[in-house]
Amino acid sequence: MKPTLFISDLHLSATRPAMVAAFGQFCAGPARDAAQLYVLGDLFDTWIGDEQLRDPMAAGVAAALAGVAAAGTGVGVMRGNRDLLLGARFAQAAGATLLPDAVVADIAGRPTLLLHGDTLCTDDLAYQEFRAKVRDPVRQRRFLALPYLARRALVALIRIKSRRATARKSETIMDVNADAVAAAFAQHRVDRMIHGHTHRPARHAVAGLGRDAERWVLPDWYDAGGYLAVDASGARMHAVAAPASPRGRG
Ligand code: LP5
Ligand code: MN
Repeated sequence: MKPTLFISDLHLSATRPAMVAAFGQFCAGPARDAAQLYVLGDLFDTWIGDEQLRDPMAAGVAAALAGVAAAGTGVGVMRGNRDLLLGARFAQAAGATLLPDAVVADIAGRPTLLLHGDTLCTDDLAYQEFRAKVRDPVRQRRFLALPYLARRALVALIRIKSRRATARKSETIMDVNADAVAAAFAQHRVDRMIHGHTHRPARHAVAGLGRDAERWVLPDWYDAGGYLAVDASGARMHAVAAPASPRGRG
């Protein structure tokens, strides 16, 4: 049985070419031997609209995913908080299906809740307020109507403000809220959840839902990357190393 693979929080950017290369290798290798690949948000460091496909790095990433799809692996892409504006043109270029914010999928015979993870961080009130604003379709249309360079400048400004805000927030506030996690399990009637966003990779055993109930948190792709592989025998995390370069790691 071919496994289903999960990745998130790659934050791919031309400023970190080693991880873009690592993603290319992942797409040329393990992703092609999978039944399905799920990208659970923040594939890109930022996404300011599908015109970003004019950027060679972005076009290369879309082409790498299209190669995975052409090899017979289904590709599903969820939007994260960095790339919430991924749209139909990107999906078409990547041979991917854009997924809604919460998906319950049958993964190796077990209903599993898939999320980016930001909606579980309910203690981060400033973020949730910000999220509600940028998820507003009217605001998004207005933003997407701006010239490309103006959008880029605006997002650079938001990134500066976000960096300042997160530097002041405690680690606890930026982690998932236990009640929000319990509510998500109950609402979707599942005993397995997979998400990213917090960049704190782990398997959490979940009390009260049966022996195997679990919540997997996916790793980011900064110094190294990783993916979760799930098949009938269970779930296992795999590391992805940045490819060695003669001039050191970029
Ligand atoms: O990404 P990360 O992990 O560093 O931080 C996130 C939260 N921050 C964000 C913002 C993103 O970094 C950048 C967003 C890119 C959006 C591109 C499209 C824009 C579309 C607009 C359509 C209308 O998501 C951070 C969380 C953290 O995760 C942990 O969960 O804490 O949240 C914040 O930092 C939000 C701040 O607390 C409050 C908002 C500051 C921004 C204010 C915007 C002002 C705009 C000025 C424009 C003139
Ligand atoms: Mn995120």
